[in-house]
Amino acid sequence: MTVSRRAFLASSGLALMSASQVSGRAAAASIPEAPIQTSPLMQPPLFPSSGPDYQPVVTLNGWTLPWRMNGDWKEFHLVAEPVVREIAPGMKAHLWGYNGQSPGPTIECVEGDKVRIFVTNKLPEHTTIHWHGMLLPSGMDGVGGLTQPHIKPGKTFVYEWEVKSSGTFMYHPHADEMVQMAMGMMGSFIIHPKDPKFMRVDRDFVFLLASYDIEPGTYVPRVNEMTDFNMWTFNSRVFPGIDHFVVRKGDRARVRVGNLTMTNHPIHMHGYHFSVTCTDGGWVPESARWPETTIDVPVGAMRAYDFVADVPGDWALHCHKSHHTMNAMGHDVKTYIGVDQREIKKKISRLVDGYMPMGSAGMAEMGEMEMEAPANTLPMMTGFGQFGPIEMGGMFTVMKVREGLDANDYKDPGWFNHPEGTVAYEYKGSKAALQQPARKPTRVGATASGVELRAVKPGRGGQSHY
Ligand SMILES: [Cu+2]
Repeated sequence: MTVSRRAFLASSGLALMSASQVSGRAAAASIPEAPIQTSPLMQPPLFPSSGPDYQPVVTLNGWTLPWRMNGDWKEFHLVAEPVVREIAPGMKAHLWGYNGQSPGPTIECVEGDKVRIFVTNKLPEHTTIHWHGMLLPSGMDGVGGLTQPHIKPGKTFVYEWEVKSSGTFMYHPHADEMVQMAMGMMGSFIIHPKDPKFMRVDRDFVFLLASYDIEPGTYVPRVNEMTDFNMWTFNSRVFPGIDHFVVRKGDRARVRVGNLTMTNHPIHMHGYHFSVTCTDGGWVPESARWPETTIDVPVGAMRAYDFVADVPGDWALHCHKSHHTMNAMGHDVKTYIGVDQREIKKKISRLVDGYMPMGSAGMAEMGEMEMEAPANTLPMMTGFGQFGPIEMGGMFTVMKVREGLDANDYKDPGWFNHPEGTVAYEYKGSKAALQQPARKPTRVGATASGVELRAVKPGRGGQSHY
């Protein structure tokens, strides 16, 4: 019969010693289960079952890692492993991640918690985990070679520390970083305040920005790409595969975003003014906040913004770099706007069956078209709303603010039912004013006051401003 550690302590007169005082090595003698998630869809938040109360976060197209209490240690088990991630229906990527998904599960704790995280490596090469933004002993910081030996394939390492401050953090490898992050290894790490009332919100969303370069028709990212990515993702999903943010009217809501790509992302949300309340360096004092509608998230940083959801509607939420709201696209495609391609079509059609020139009037036509693409390839722009094609891809989704939802109801409520008279409409009145130019042509160089402005050509005897 094996005697449990607790029973052993009691019988040996050490019962007064709490488990937290026992050395890590002894307490870490048994490994907690490593739950796995196979669905790429948003899983319900995990409410705290002990300790201080908090409003748990909801991970966009993700989930929260369950834990177990061992004495007063909160224990988690992450498994680094190859995963298959559905980027959107119609496309799967072969990535590396944690516990069945990329990104890995969100970890949630409370300020003051003692956390113990077991990390098992099932990758074909060594790894480590760095707890980005977290205040901890140097030896728990997870930088392979610098603060610890690498975790070899098949091995399990233990990280343990007392969580000092609340906020918005993330985790990722600090070993063969370029490859391991290009393969999708990352996750969110949220520390809730000990005081349940401090900065509390009713809905709290989190996601990470990741970019991939996956050639049309293939499954594995090209890990050496530095700038020219073709998959710009929220939590390794692209529009129309990204969950909607569902918020009840009147709720105080928070969006937390972390950036582990190779460029900055100006995250823009329609319909509201808000300000950054938290970064991966902690909470922003009220006196240091300013209003924004776009939050630029630098590389290797996190930003959280709060707002009161008092205006119902379907509000776009997206990266404002327009190439980041596209799926796989070639950047060497010529621009044909304004070019009459009818003659070219005739000529090329004689050589290539079914040749179809595109782009003479812009590229919106691609949003409606079902074009043949290689297997495992998403259209460049796609998705339909209640009024037609949305012509987006990549980092785009919708904040749906609705009246009368239940607390913590995150189910998609469908498209917004706009009150009568509040939707932009087609002009059907007199066309007389449309027959002639709206205003008279203006003489080039003339200004309102009639003063002529003259441009001076540099390098021809005149003044040069260069
Ligand atoms: Cu972007």
